[in-house]
Amino acid sequence: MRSASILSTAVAATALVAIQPAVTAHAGTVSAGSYAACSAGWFCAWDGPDGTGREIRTQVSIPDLNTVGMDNQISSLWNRTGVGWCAYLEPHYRGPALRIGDWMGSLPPSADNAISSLRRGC
Ligand SMILES: [Ca+2]
Repeated sequence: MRSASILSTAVAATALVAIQPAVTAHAGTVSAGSYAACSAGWFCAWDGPDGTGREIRTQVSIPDLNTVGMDNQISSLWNRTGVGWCAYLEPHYRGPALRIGDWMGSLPPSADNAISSLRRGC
């Protein structure tokens, strides 16, 4: 049952990337994520806690996480880019922000399932 669920998520993620080429240039999407899947140089974020669930990875800012299907979804992340990022509770870098240095972990309750945009180098 669980593996079937993961497979359907993978198919959905692939379809999303295919119809939005502007996003694929910046963010790759895979399923069944884990911290080990996040390569050096990337900012990775997961729908579930502790690097689980759907994953996005990017090297550039994402002004509206809705464009990659992750608005108000992120529950854990790993910043491997070597620069600071800011995670905002509203799209287009508005609202309260959480500054993320070289960090890996699950988000605190105040930011869990609440991030709507990500900016590199803030
Ligand atoms: Ca989540």
